[in-house]
Amino acid sequence: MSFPKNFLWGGATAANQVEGAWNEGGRGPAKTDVTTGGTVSEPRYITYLDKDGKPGKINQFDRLPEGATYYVNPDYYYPNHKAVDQYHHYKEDIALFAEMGYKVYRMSISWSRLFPKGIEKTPNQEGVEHYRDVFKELRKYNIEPLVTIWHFDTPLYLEQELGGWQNRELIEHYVRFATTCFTEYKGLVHYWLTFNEINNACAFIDMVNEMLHMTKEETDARYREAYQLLHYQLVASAKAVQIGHAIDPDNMIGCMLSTNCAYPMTCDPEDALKTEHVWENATYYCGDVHVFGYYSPFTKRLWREHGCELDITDQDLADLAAGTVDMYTFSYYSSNVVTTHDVTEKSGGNMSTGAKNPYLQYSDWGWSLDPTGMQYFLEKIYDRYRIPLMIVENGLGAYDTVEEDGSIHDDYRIDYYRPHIQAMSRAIDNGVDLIGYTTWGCIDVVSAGTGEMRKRYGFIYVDMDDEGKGSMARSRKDSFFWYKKVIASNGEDID
Ligand code: BGP
Repeated sequence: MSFPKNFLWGGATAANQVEGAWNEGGRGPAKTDVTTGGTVSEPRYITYLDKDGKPGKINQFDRLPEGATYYVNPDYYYPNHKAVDQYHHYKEDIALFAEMGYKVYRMSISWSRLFPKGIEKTPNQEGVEHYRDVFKELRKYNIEPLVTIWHFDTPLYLEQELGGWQNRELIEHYVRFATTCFTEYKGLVHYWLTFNEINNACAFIDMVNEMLHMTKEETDARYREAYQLLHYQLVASAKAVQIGHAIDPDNMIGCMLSTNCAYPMTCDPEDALKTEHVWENATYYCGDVHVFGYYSPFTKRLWREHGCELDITDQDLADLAAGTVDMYTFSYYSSNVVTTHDVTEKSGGNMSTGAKNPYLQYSDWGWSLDPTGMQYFLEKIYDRYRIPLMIVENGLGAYDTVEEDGSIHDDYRIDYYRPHIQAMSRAIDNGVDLIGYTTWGCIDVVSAGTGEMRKRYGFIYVDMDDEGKGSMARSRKDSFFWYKKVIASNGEDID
């Protein structure tokens, strides 16, 4: 195994999925606070009051009806409200991460904890101090914080009153938030990510539209919205990168994308071409702007196909060029199959559609298990960008069983990680500059896709169920001791 000496081993979480304390410490609500729990087959819903004051709910990917307002309905349980209460347990959690030997902990800052509505000129001091305490606690154990500035939690006020990221005004609110983070935590944090899985906005449209049975016109309208929203986010990111560098030249600021590792189903050239176009839309569209600082030529085709006339100014283009990222980071869970032919067997489950890959196994949530795809993605992306890469999410959502004596034998999780670690090592041997690896959910968290607790990812178990019942006690799974050994041996001992 060939991991560099300073390889950053660790784990990752997101504020809305671990913190809880949704209405404590001066925090304002975010969209995740009006999103119910779901299951592998039942979507999460967003709850609202319609224009006549009647409560209703929509699929989390759908739009609010005209005149409706977001609403926390007392008849529902909202899993992100409590999450796993890391807001109050962070010292205990960080001590456990330290025990595993973490070099880095990826976490996010809840935007509405710093700016409850998002429009305030100065931040909520209690929120600012909370994260300062967390970063100091990490530093106590020599754990480097890796901070995601936006991880799916735009303040609800910005969504409701300003129309969310469809509105150019969000750039200035985000930039104020990011500037506050860079200024307040200068010296405590050096590694930053501007937007989590920014490419989901365009990468997931086809899947979501299949789920919602959209027509071609509706799909085009969704693409138009997505590319506009992305433009504002990409500009916001580029401005943040410029400011982050100006505040502290030591800052290493990255983009973060979800992986859509697509393979052609057949050797039909049409399948190969379609697959390449999936890479362009789902992966290169955002990655190229982040890394190269401009839109790649194929974007003109995509805009034409969907009838886009985007609001893009010369100043925006100058900002994109001046705010290129220092590293490319991504989440990797599974791969997909693309074809122009009829599909007989489909992959199914949560957030997974398209043809089933006969060469792969699938998780209980329908995600393919494909470590070789990770190597493939690493090599392809490094070949394109030639800047440091980091895998900032990778893991297995699985059902865990607590034995009578409290132990949790999650060898399936270890069996998932082992070949992924080997895949990283092979990519490094092949010249890829991979600088770190943070597994997803070093501790059990609320699932983003389904809102479940039972879809567990952690090395650390949290006693909490899907209805919000449990003591919140933390305990070590077998994988905890295994990962500790992996880190101690810098990836040599993975048995
Ligand atoms: C990514 C998100 C994470 C995380 C992960 C696992 O999309 O960045 O927030 O939740 O996926 O997904 P899920 O929670 O749906 O299993």
